[in-house]
This record gives sequence, structure tokens and C-alpha cells, in this order.
Amino acid sequence: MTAYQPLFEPYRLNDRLTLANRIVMAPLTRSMAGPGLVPTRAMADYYGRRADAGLIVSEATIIRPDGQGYPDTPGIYSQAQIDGWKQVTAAVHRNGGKIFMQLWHVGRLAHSHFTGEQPVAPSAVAFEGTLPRMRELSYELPRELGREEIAQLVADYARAAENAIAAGFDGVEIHGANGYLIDQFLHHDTNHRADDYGRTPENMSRFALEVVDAVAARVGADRTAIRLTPGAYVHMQADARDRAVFDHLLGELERRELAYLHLGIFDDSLSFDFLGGRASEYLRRRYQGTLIGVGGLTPQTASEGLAQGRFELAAIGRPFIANPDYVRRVQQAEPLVEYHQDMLAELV
Ligand code: FNR
Ligand code: 8K6
Repeated sequence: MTAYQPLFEPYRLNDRLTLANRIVMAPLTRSMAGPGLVPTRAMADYYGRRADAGLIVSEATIIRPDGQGYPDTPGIYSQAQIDGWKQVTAAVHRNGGKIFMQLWHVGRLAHSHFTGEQPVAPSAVAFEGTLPRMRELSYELPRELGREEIAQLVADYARAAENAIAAGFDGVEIHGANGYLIDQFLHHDTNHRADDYGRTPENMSRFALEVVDAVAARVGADRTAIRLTPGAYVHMQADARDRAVFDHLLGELERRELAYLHLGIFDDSLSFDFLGGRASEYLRRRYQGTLIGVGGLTPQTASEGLAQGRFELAAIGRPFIANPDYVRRVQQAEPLVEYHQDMLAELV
């Protein structure tokens, strides 16, 4: 028996996928890929150790070279990367787990230091600031994407999804959160376009939905998921008009019967006036499909959220870095090791 029973009930995502419990390992960038941005043996071991989570979402993985904004983040566009990821998915499956790949393009948060090119974005609006841990580098002014380039990006997301399935993943999560490329289309701060990708909720949702539809057409809606940050709280400024964009987008997403919708936020105790409360509450009101809650959850608050129907699955980020055996510790009501950012230096 456990004090946190709701976390340990199996969950049927859809006809294809059933998860052993409600605990999701959140996507966590670790910047540990090898040369060529190829996943390593150490990464396979790291994910394999955490396979008792009901679902693992991989660290954000770039769909093509110009999507890179941090050092040594893995990719999914070369054969060597696909082969590297095969070791990871094999380790997770061998230990009885399931794993989705998070598909990433950072848009204006890319840097020529990594890519050799000017970053691309919906609009030519720079993020004010310096790169994390690389203070000598300021973010650059991005170039506005042309329409053919947008179509190419959509195709590149679909190709990346296909590569992820070839590498043995159980599905893909499109990274539409935290101020990266897709999120840049969804907020007025970063989307100043005058064409049919800008100005109105329908237009501003268009890129996200085109990516979702292209990925779902390639790998199946039941293996396609998306992560969203309706309250712009990181890498951009909130604008009350963004609410209408998410209202529209969520209605469209619900009709598509995806594997799940995942909130992207560091702290879900934050309240957003223009969303009428917490980001998770806003999503729940607008979306009746499977929702993953996240953001400072403890075993206690995660269990309560599940029991109250505020979300169906609970994602755990930093505690999973500090506790490879998070699931076992919670099940046995053992104390957890506290996360510290120095733990990012090593894959344990
Ligand atoms: C993150 N987070 C994150 N989110 C995401 O969508 N893709 C990613 O690659 C990363 N990378 C990442 C790295 C590190 C070091 C941290 C701490 C966080 C956010 C993460 O998935 C999660 O939403 C937050 O950490 C909040 O959950 P916890 O940590 O409070 O359980
Ligand atoms: C050895 C170097 C490891 C560096 C990796 C860190 C990169 C983490 C990027 C994830 C996103 C972070 C966003 C910052 C959020 C602030 C929250 C309020």
C-alpha cells in the first residue's frame, strides 16, 4: 500500500498505449549528447534507470540543425542520431517503460554560435538577454520566416517524428511550450506577422496546427502529443490578447484526439489574470482529453490533482534528476533527495 495511491493506477491513453502508472518523467534538457549531437550510452543508461515511470518524455531534441539554442542538445535528423536513440529506447523498453520524444526547434532562441546562421522566427523580434551559462553571448535578431520556409519546417517536424518512430519511440511530443518556435507563433509579443500566420487567433494557431496535423498524418494521432504554455512567463512577455489564441487552439486540438496535452510551466502555483487562474485550471476548462499536469508537483499535490480530476497524469521534472529511483521511493514512502542545480553537471 502507498499513501499516494492515485499515482500508481494504470492509465489507458488510447487503443495503442496503456501506461503502468500516472507518473511522467518531464522532458529535461541535459546537454550531454556526443559529437554530431548523437545520444550516448550514458544517456541510454540514464533513461533506462527511470523506466518505471509510466511514461518518459525525452529531453527536447532538435528537428534540424538551425533549431539549436543550447550546447550538446541531441538531434533526430541524422542516421547516427537515430541509431544513438535506438540504444535509449531499447534500454527503456527492456526495463518495461514507455518513452516519447520531444521534438524541438528553438526559433529566435537559436544562436549562430551553434548553427552558423542567423536564427529564424515568426517575426524579426529579438529576445533581450544572454544565453544561460554563456553570458558572453547575447540573443541575436532573428530573420522573419518566409511562407515556403514555414512549409519546409512543417515537413521537417513530420520527418523528425518519423525518425523518432524509426528509433523505437512510442510516440512524439511536439514542443509548443516555453517560448520556443511554435510558442513564438502563439503570442503577440513574438508574432507580428501581417499574413495568414499572424494577427488573428486562427492565423496565430495555424503553424502549431499544421505541425500537429503533419506529424499525426505521419505517425498517427494516437502517437502525437503537444506541450503548451498558455501563460507567457518565460522567454516572452504576456499579452491579454493571447488568451483568444489559446481558446481557439485548444478547441482545435481537442477535436484531433491526440495522445495527450502537456502543460509547460515551472511553477503551477502561478496565477494568470488573463487566464482566470492557474495555467492548469485554464487548460482543464478548455480541454477534456488527457492532460498532464506539472510544475512543482510533490507526491502529495500530484496525488490530489489526480484524485480531483485536475489532470490525468503528473509530470515530475527536477525530482527525477535528483532521484533516478523516484517511483520506487514514492511508492515506498521513502524520503526524496532534494534537487540542486549542481546535479546538472553529471548524468546519474
Ligand atoms: C526543464 N524543462 C524542460 N521542458 C521542456 O519542455 N523541455 C525540456 O527540454 C526541458 N528541459 C529542462 C531542463 C531542466 C534542467 C529543467 C529544470 C527543466 C521544464 C520541465 O520539463 C518541467 O516542466 C519543470 O522542471 C517543472 O517541473 P518540476 O521540475 O517542478 O517537477
Ligand atoms: C552542462 C550544461 C547544462 C545546461 C543545460 C541547461 C539548459 C536548460 C534549458 C531548459 C530550459 C530552461 C528555461 C529557463 C527557465 C526559467 C524558469 C522560470
